[in-house]
Amino acid sequence: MNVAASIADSTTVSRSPLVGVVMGSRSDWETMQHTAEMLQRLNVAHETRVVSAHRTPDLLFQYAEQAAARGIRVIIAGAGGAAHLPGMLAAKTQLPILGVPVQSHALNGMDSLLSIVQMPAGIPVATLAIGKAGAINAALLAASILALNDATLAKALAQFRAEQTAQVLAKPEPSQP
Ligand code: RP5
Repeated sequence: MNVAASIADSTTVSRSPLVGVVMGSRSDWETMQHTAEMLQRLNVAHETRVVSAHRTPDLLFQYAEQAAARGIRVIIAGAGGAAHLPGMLAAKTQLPILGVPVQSHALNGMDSLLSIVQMPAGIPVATLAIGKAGAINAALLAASILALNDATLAKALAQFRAEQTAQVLAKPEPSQP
């Protein structure tokens, strides 16, 4: 299989992707769709892929080795259980890796969190919160990184925050529908 071609063919946004959103299993999509939705909202070109550290280790290596040359600037990796995907990606590329611990059934995501966050010194993974909050914040963090060199994106981020603030202030009474 030509991995580079298959990666390029299944790109989810027509522009060249700047953010790679990868996950260990299709079952992680329920969580990681929130990352994709936030990137879409901020108009950040991205791609989504299933890349498993354990079931498709060769694909993981190829993805990590080719990502920077394909124009990817940040990788967001979501995984659950023995969640080795973010750490192994970080071992194979210098791109920033944002890890999202997926909430597992057996241990509620504590296994995912600890296996992503406890990286040895020298190979960093920026670890987000377990589940949906982490998935959304990973997209916002990736956007913040890219916005350092993208004034339009910086403006979109500022607008998102302003809207979020306005929504909270518009309903100060918690029982109000
Ligand atoms: C991990 O194992 C995946 O990231 C997923 O969270 C977990 C369970 O995978 P499935 O058995 O649902 O495919 O590799």
